[in-house]
Amino acid sequence: MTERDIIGIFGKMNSGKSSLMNLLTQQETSIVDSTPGTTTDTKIALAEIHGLGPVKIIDTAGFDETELLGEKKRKKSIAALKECDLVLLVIDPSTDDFETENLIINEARNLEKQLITVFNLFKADDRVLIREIESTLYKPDSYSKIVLSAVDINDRQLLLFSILSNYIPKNHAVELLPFVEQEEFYILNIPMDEETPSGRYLRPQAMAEEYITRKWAFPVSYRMNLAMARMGDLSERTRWDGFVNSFTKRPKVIITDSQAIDIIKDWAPEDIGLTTFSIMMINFMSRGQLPEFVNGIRSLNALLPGDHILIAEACNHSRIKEDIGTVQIPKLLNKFYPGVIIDHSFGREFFDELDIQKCKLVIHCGGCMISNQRMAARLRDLNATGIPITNYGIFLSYMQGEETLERVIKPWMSRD
Ligand SMILES: Nc1nc2c(ncn2[C@@H]2O[C@H](COP(=O)(O)OP(=O)(O)O)[C@@H](O)[C@H]2O)c(=O)[nH]1
Ligand code: SF4
Ligand SMILES: [Mg+2]
Repeated sequence: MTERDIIGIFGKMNSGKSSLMNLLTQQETSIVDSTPGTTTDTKIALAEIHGLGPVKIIDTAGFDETELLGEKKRKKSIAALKECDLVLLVIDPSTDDFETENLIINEARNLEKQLITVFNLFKADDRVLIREIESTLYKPDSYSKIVLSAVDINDRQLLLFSILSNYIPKNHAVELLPFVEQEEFYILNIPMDEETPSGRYLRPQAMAEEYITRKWAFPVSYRMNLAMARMGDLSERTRWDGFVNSFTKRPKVIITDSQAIDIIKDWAPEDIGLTTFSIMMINFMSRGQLPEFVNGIRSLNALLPGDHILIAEACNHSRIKEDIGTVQIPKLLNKFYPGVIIDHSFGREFFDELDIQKCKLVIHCGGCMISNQRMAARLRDLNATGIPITNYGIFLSYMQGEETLERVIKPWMSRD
């Protein structure tokens, strides 16, 4: 069963929220009145939006209602904010204090909601006020906006178009490994060392194994001894060749730990595809935005000494000796881009804590520990500031040369 996407309408009292609800549903589902505070409670409408599917729309009371009853209403509005997937923030540009709007924006960001600002023009002249208002709103470039009149039925198409082109539906499914075919073999290259935790796979490895199995295909894991391989120990190469050639049916793709890309790029037979867990993960977590991460790597070559690069990890996992983010990537950056300054961020927030503006590039981990919504919010923030982003797997592959990068991306390109 597909779940309904929930659209919440928020804003100050009398900004035109209920009118917007009516515009969306084309029915008189809400009470619309010019006496402030008429929507005594949240109102719900069930509707079908062509191109989006079934939605639930919640019209809320103003966030700025202060009288006794207002506190109750406000609690309901906050509950609605928590529940919804998309926030429509209705702003009447002719008003002059936008604290309430910023409060809603901040709450929505904390709750990882998608947001569209709707400037509701009570009169056409109000349009000139928008730019000034935007300069007082929190991070206005991070969300899209629409300018309309909520009581003008002709603006309905504009509103629908804006929702359809800016909102990523919650049921928007992204396949973890879209190239996987039934009855085919896929190799998972999982180097383990003494520091690898026992008893379980890492999340991306476990997800890949489960996904391939679910698709009626065959995941086969291989434990590569990276230390031996890097020392040039021939027995390790022989063991690998014996493994790869033992299949009666040729494996289709090798999915490797990014750290092993320096070895596997030469060891993987040409007729077998190659990609990395980190690339798989970032494509999945960003809902198919892999091309953006691939484009990001291009900005490496424009780096100058003194430029800042941010290495971002989405969780605080325990760090091992040869940690990718703190040891391996910095080593490569220092070698090939001497003089660049490396900043780090661990955990959930990087945008608000760091002076991100000075970064020329963000190199992000697979992001397996944060939600799609948070990843989408990070991408929106970065897009708004024009800072390119790439990913560990893409970076480590690119460091092995253009051909290796092309090879690890190839399985993700449409194959028709
Ligand atoms: N002229 C004009 N009136 C509007 C517009 N939007 C809302 N209104 C009127 O403003 C009043 C308050 O609107 P309402 O939707 O109830 O605001 P809410 O308190 O945010 O739900 C109503 O009388 C609406 O008809 C608009 O774009 N143009
Ligand atoms: S969130 Fe990032 S750093 Fe943490 S385990 Fe996942 S890929 Fe690694
Ligand atoms: Mg109302």
